[in-house]
Amino acid sequence: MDKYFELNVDSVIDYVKSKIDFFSSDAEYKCNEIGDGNLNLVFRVFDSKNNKSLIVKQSLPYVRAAGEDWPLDIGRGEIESRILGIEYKLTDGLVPEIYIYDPIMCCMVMEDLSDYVIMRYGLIDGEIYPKFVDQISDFMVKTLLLTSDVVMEHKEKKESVKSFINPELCEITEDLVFTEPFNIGARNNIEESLVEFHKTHIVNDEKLSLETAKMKFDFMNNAQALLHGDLHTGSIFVNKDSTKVIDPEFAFYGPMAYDIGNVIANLIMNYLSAFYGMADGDKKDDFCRYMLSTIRDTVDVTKAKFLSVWDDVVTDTMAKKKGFKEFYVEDIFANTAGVCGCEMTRRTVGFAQVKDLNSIEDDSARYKAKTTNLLIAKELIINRTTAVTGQNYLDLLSKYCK
Ligand code: SR1
Ligand code: MG
Repeated sequence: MDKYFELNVDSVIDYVKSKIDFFSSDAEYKCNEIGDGNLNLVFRVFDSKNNKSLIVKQSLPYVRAAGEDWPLDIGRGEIESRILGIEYKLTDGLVPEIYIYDPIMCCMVMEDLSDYVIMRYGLIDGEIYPKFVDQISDFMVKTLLLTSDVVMEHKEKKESVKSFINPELCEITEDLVFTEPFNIGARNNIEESLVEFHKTHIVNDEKLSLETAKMKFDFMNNAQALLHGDLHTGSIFVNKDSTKVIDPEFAFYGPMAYDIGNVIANLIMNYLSAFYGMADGDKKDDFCRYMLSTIRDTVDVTKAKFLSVWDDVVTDTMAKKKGFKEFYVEDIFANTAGVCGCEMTRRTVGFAQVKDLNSIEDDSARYKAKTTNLLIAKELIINRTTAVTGQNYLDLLSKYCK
């Protein structure tokens, strides 16, 4: 195949046969398109006779969720396959293994994760994941700290920054996360009942706008570490034993807080979904308790690992000076709260929303969940320097969740 074309469930089988020596000659091929994200085609190709499978992910030249009039850089899969290779090594396999990247068809062929589920859907079903906090904190500390200037040789890190310049995908985040939800924007997607609330509490709040502007320019100008760039619970595969992070096509060198804040925001939105959407009873109480401890521990365990791993890995002479590590990590977690608030806001009123909140069937419960989410988000952005421990997040949740 010497020219790009969009694959389908039939052509992808020939594609796989021509590209990779993976299936046996007696394979009985089957294929599903399983992509549920906003951007790509994702095929699961499997051999039902020998029980083997793999994934083919193909970039489309436009935003899938919007159609062909929103064009998008088709080379993003190259960035994604490169960062996955780096993250695979840094984290001992907390991401899927990439078998091939094909720059003509803009396809990645990779390990299938059929014994995992997308974390967002698992949590919506009330499932718990006992190993998640330990594994996601490992993922974040290893991928972020080890790609930063405090650890990497500085010229090598600058070369890496260059090679991960990702302007079109970053522009999506600059617009959809840090700009449009805080304004009256054409691409916002606001429930009728929330229109006034959004205008009064978000758009017209000058303090909030100012603090969000600061967050936006930190995102654009702080090339601190190699980020995943879109680390929400739809980018995380889980089961009871294991966690695998997928989909880092928004990767670039940016503030570490962007990844950490995304994880925490999506956990909080799931908690709000359960708190307002689940039927009262023991199941709801147990699950809400589990989500609160997961939110608290994700903050505290990640921070504790940053502080403890620091001494073993940091190479920069000045970064080793007394007090710098605490200053650096505290700054990450203040900005984490700010990012968390921006992500919570955009997932409530912006272009790309989350099922956790939108699937609450009862109108008044959904309204309560979404307005509570926006009020907590505002506080996280404005008062981010005081939201730096797990308990700080729990205090905010108990203040607003009534
Ligand atoms: C146009 S893309 C919309 C969103 O989907 C991706 O998963 C990112 O979160 C992006 O902001
Ligand atoms: Mg994605």
